[in-house]
Amino acid sequence: MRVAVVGATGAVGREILRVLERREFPVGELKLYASARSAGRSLNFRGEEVVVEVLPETPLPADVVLASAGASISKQYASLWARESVVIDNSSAFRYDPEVPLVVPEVNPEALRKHKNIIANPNCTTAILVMALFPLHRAFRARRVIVSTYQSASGAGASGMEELLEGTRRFLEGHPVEHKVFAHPLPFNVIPHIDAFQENGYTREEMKVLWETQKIIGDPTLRVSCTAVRVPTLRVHAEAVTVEFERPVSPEAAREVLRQAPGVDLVDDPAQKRYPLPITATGKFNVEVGRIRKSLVFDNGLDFFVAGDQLLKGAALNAVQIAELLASVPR
Ligand code: A2P
Ligand code: 11C
Repeated sequence: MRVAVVGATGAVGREILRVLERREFPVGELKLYASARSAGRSLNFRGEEVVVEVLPETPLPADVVLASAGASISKQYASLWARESVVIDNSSAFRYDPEVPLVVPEVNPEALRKHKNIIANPNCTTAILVMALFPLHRAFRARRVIVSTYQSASGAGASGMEELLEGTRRFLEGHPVEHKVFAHPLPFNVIPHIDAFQENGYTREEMKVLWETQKIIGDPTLRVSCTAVRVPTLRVHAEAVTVEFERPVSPEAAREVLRQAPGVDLVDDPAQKRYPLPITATGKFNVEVGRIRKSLVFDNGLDFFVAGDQLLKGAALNAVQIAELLASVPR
């Protein structure tokens, strides 16, 4: 297949190249695009240097376009690319369009049957949440979900990672910490503010978790409330989740369901200090789930903790999995 990666130099774009390699995606020709800032750069793919080109204002010579250059670039160009290619868009530009499937392959692959050459990849926090929530929902029918997130700097892209590293260095050297990407200095801090505040007091990141979970799981009656918090980790979003189910549930029954769930690693042995962690989930395709316990608030309720590499399952891996499905299923 002819593959184009738009935003190839970014935090997600670079991961897309590694995922295409790791999963041996059948890449025939590869085109890499970024902004004029990257003109002249090249990136390694399967041992060869591929030159990064400035994004042209034309359709792209590709069967699949994997886009991760942000919502404004996708809004501007995706319809143009979709004339010649299937576009898998990592931004929020089209996720809420009823004609655009929003897909997590382990959850709603059937949504790919009908599309108009644009497919949306979910918000990273949501993708990681539904990996654990959906198998439990199928077994016990979730009714109410409360999520608190611990989101890493790389959710804000390569510049977010740089700001955390540079800020930490400056902090340790006793200098004032500057910040531009995050609302406050992130080193040695946590910030309950990701994306813009909405009229209802929630941030857009928090509302995305509601909107996208309902669309992916296909249940507009599921109630979801989120508090999204930035923490000073480099990679992996972790989430503390409370779910009220319609049917009776026990931690052991939930563990049994999650043991069988594709893309999930059950890491739940507190006596051995084994539970989901950003450090162990980094670079991993699967999402870790653990700390499963009976809720003290809801009768049919569970509390659990999730950690997933948001550059992978939350972005690059999910996009490549969608491309794999498209390649394997004729329309
Ligand atoms: P560049 O590296 O040239 O700025 P991240 O999410 O890590 O910040 O990455 C964003 C990606 O989107 C980068 O590859 C960036 O390229 C790319 N990008 C940003 N603006 C544009 C643009 N106007 N045209 C094409 N690519 C862009
Ligand atoms: C963050 N989750 O951690 C955001 C980034 O909707 O694709 C992803 C934004 C999105 O900052």
